[in-house]
Amino acid sequence: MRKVLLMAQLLGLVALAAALPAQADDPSFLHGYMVALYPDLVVEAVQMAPVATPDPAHPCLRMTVIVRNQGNMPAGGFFVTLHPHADGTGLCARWWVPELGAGTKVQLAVKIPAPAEATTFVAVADPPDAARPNGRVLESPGGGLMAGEANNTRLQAYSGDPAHPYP
Ligand SMILES: [Ca+2]
Repeated sequence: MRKVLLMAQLLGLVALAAALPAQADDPSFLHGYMVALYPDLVVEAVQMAPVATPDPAHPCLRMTVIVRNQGNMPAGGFFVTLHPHADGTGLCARWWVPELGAGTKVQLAVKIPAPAEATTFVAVADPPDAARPNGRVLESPGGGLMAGEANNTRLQAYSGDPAHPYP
């Protein structure tokens, strides 16, 4: 899949280069086109909602993470993680998204025990790991409307009250 996407990116560049007018021999002009063909994952929202549970002593929250690819190339497979602390420790959920087309989004949901105290959740699209410091998806290098890896994380404060989760 990754090879196919890279090939598509390359073909897109070739097509653009062929379509460029005479000033294409100016390298800075061409560079403006080259940086434009990338996926750009962004965590658009982290939503919280109370869930009715048979035991009021153990309330639950329904967490929904919305990830959008605001780039102009599809993104290959990547993980999305949700953590119950702002520093990224702990794990509420880890989802695998096999592909996300350009301009499309995916909603990922999980039911979790409501934290007993106020905290800040953090959701990460395409988190890095030891072998991949920038995750699995080659994203835009940043600049312009795209923010590369910088917009792959979103914090959401939780009040500590599952009935009214937003502070
Ligand atoms: Ca991104």
